[in-house]
Amino acid sequence: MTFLNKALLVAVACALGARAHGYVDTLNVGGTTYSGYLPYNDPYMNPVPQRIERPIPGNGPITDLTSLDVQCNGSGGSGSSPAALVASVPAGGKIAFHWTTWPSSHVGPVITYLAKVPSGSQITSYKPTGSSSIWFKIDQAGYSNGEWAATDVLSAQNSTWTVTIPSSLAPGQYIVRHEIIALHSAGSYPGAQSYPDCFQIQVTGSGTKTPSSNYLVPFPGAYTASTPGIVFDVYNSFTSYPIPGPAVWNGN
Ligand SMILES: *[C@@H]1O[C@H](CO)[C@@H](O)[C@H](O)[C@H]1NC(C)=O
Ligand SMILES: *[C@@H]1O[C@H](CO)[C@@H](O)[C@H](O)[C@H]1NC(C)=O
Ligand SMILES: [Cu+2]
Repeated sequence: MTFLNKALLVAVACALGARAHGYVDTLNVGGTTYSGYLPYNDPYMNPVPQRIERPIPGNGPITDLTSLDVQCNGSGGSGSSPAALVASVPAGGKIAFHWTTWPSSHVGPVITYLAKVPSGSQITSYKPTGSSSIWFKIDQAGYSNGEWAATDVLSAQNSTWTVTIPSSLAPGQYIVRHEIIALHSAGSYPGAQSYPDCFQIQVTGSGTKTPSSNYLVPFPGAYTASTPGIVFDVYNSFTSYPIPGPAVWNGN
């Protein structure tokens, strides 16, 4: 099969398979297991369950990287809506995200950001604006040793991606933005598919650090059509992949 045919097949399969994408259905925060927001169950329950995850409308991607939805929400342009609950985790602790079955065609990077809730705001009501440069990267993986993070590596890890909260991080309320960018249609813009899920955490401990402004980006804005790694042809030969967004904050 030619590369072009393969790309076409994937595009068609994706358009038809409304449920063939994914989201985080469970996660472990500092040793405690939580359900994610379940877009095909939660809205239909009475009472609607309270979650640490901000609601998502479904399992579909964001391809308009100028939309507020690229923050946390799947569609509609309304941006991130707060959740009722907050999970506690010490600086230096771990969060393990478990994804629903992820299509093997959806190669790409796995990236995790944090955003500190500004003093005077509460995470259960705070909605970042599109121009808020508050997001910083704490973890990323793309393509290495011939393996893609979102497919080869994630599936070898029981669909689970684990990140560590920097041990120097100052206590406070943070939004966690955990994301896969699927690149199977990323040969031109729009094409790359962002699948962000956002969770509310309270970081505890005696850390004192937060990143300087050169690590902080807004969503939307962090990714554009000209950001390296947003337009990328996975069907042609390559040896490396530039992961979009700022450098990972190393905790200093
Ligand atoms: C997300 O997008 C949906 C669909 O457009 C919209 O109805 C909703 O208000 C947005 N926010 C949440 C929290 O789902
Ligand atoms: C895989 O992850 C699921 C969901 O977190 C968990 O229930 C299951 O025990 C895990 N399986 C293994 C082999 O770790
Ligand atoms: Cu898809």
